[in-house]
Amino acid sequence: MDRLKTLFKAQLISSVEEIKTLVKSHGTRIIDNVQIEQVYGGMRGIQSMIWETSSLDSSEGIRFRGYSIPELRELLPKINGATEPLPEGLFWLMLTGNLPTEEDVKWLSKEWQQRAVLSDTVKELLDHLDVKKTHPMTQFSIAIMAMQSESVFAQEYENGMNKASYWEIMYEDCMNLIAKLPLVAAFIYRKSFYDNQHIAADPDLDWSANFAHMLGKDEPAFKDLMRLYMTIHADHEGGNASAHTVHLVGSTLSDAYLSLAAGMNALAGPLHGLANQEVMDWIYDMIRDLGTPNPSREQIAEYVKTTLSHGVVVPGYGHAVLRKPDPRFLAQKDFAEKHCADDPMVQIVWHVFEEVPPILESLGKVKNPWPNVDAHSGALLEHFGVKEHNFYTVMFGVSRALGVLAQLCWDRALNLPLERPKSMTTEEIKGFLSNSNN
Ligand code: HAX
Repeated sequence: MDRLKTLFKAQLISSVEEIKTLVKSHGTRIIDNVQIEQVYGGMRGIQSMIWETSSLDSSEGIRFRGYSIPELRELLPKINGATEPLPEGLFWLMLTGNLPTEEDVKWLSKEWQQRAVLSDTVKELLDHLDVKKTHPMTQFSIAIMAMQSESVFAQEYENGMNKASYWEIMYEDCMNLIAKLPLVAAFIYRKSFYDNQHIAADPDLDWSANFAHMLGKDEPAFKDLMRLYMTIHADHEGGNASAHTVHLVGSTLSDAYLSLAAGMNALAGPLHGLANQEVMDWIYDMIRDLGTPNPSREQIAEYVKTTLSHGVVVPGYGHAVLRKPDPRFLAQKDFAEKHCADDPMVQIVWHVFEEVPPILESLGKVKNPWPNVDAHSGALLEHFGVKEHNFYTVMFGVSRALGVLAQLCWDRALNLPLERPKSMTTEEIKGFLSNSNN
């Protein structure tokens, strides 16, 4: 058993015992009330699922196993000349609850390199897709589905696997899948935008730097951006649409490939991960409509008001849980201040940050007027030459796999059951009201 799996096993044995005792002793305690507006309102705020890898505070933002993003930028190991943390370290932390050593992270980089093989079948399938008509996120989801035939979990289940082994086999699927995702994403990128001219992996690089390399972007600062990007997008507790979808589909004992593909389809929606593409498209529309590449703050404010008057959202702003500027936005802003503060697109993003919140606040209905993670990422990617906006959500997806698949291992380790909340009809709600009024 490898070193990460051994540590995971030790943790899960003690967690399973602890949770059994906790549920036995306190299983009937009430943890939350549900209001009718929450039932109609997308289940906001209802505490009803277990997610071990991270937790989101509305003011403070995300904490991964208790660590904030600024803390992780300090504490996670940095290798290969990196100045940003390696997402390998974050995966280790999410899976085991322990900060890894430099040696652990080096081991995991190598382990993923060894597992990173993309079959000809997947490449041929992708080659058959019309890149002009098939969005990169659709290609990504199709590729993950195409790799499902490699699922060890699905094969072992068919052979009659004992449920005590679910976590072990799920771990193998998750490790294989994470190892392959940068290859898949880079293949889609080079096929869609560089005339099918692919770049071979470099076995000496870490997971993110190798991804940057296979995209064709070898600048050291871009490799560091990728390390930061892959770290901060990895997880955002369990209720967001992509994470929750992976968890829900996984609860039917679908394997990691089926579960992740489903989650990626949720990430591809404009109110979720596609917002990073939408932000850049919106800025380009603004530049075109205003007829200037350097709009003034007053012009930006007017354009925001025009956008709202058309009944569409300002992409990159607002959040279902957060009520402060997203620390993932602030981490990217900090990176941009160090590496590309004079970039005109970065400047626009910062001016938009000054103008949008008071305007959204003035509407009186937006619960969070502040920027989310997607408001900044595109400007940084574009600065380093990744200019194809419709590829951005694929990059988000590669990162998001780290959190949702670490949690999927825990789902099977804890033997969490099939997820099946109760729905209600409006007639039943009316019946409840008339009964409770009598
Ligand atoms: N622009 C305009 N109006 C907005 C808005 C925005 N950025 N954010 C919220 N609102 C509106 C809502 O559309 C809603 O209007 P109606 O009552 O007329 O329907 C009202 O304000 C109340 O919404 P809310 O309670 O503040 O926000 P929700 O929890 O319902 O929605 C969203 C959260 C993220 C979907 C929302 O803020 C939004 O659409 N933002 C723009 C898209 C975006 O950036 N999405 C990415 C979010 C982060 C993420 O998942 N990244 O992957």
